[in-house]
Amino acid sequence: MQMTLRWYGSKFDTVTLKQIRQIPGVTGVISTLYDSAPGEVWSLEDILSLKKEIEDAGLQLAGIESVNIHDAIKTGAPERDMYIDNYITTLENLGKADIHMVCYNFMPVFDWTRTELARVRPDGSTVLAYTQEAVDKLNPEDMFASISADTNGSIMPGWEPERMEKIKDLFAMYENIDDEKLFANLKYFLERIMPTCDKYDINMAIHPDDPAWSVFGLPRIIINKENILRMMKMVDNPHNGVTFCSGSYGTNLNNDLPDMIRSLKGRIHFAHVRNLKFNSPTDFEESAHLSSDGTFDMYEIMLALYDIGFEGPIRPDHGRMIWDEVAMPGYGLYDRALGATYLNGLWEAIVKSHSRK
Ligand code: DNO
Repeated sequence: MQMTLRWYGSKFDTVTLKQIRQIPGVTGVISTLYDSAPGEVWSLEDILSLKKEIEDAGLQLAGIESVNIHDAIKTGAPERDMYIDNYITTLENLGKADIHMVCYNFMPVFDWTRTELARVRPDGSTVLAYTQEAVDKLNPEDMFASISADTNGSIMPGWEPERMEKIKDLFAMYENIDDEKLFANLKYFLERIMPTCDKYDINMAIHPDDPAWSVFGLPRIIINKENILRMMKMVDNPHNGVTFCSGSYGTNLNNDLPDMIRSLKGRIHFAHVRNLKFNSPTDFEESAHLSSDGTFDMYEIMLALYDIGFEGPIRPDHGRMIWDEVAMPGYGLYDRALGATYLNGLWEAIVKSHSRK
C-alpha cells in the first residue's frame, strides 16, 4: 500500500504540501481539479500542472478524488451520452498524465451527509457526527443553509454552493429513479468507460454512499456487500473497482468490514480507513483512528487489506479538530497525520509478523 493524504489544492486547503511531506511515511497525495464542475472536460494541461506542483513538493499525485459524475449520467437523462463522452476525454487525459486511479461516487444529489460538524467530545476535540433523528427533522435546503453557516464559508466536498442552489431541480430529476434504475444507469456508464480504462490502465474506484442507507428518500445503492458484489459482477472488469471506505460502509453496523474487504480481493483500488464511535445505531461520531477510541477494530481492517494483497493508495480519513487547529471540518493536518502514523504502525507490525512465520 501507499500512504497518502487528501489535499484540497493550494487555493482551498489550509494544509500545505510541505506539511504533508513531513508526515513520516506519507509519499503521495490524492487531489482533484477543485475549480472544475461535474461534466466538464479536464484539460491535459491543467492535470499536468496539478501533478507538477505536487511533484515539486516531493510527493506523488497517487490518484484523483474525485472526478464527479454529472447528474444526467446518474439519472439516465438524454444528455448523458454527451457527459459520458466528456468523462472519457477526462480519463484519456488522466491516462496520458500517467494517473491510474480515479475515485468517484454515484450518490444522488448529496455526497456524504453529516448533521453536526463540530460535536465536542470528552477530550475537548470536535468531530463530525450524524444522527438519523436530526436528518428526519430536516428538509434538505435547511440542512444546506446550516452546513454552510457552520463551515465559515469553506467548501465541504459534494456540498458546493452551485449544486445546492439547484437543489429543488436536482430532487425533481430523481423523482422516478429507484435503486434498480440507478444500478442500470451505473452499468451503462461503466460499460461505456471501460474500454478507455483498459487502454490507459485506469482503476475506477467507486466510493460508498455515506451514510449507507437512503437519506431524504433518495435511492442509494453502494451500501453493503450484496450490492457492491452485484456491481462488480454486472461489469466484470478489474478496472471496475472500489474505494473501500471503512467509515462509510461502517455506518451500517450490519456490514462486517473485514469480511467485505476479503470478498473484494483484486477490486479494491483505494482505501479510506477511519473509525467511528456509535452511541446508538443511528447516532455516530467520527472518533480518532485508534481502535480503542471507536467501534471498529482497525487492526482487523488493516489485516484484511494485507491478506488480499492490497497495493493501492490508502489514506487516513476525516480527522478530529485538535490542538486548536482551524481547518475544513474533517480535513485538518494534525489528527489525519496521527491517523496516517497509526495506520503505518499497524501495517509495519502486520508485515513483520507475517514475514517471521
Ligand atoms: C468525504 C469523502 C467523499 C468522497 C466522494 C467520492 O470526505 O470521502 O466526499 O470524496 O464521495 O466521490
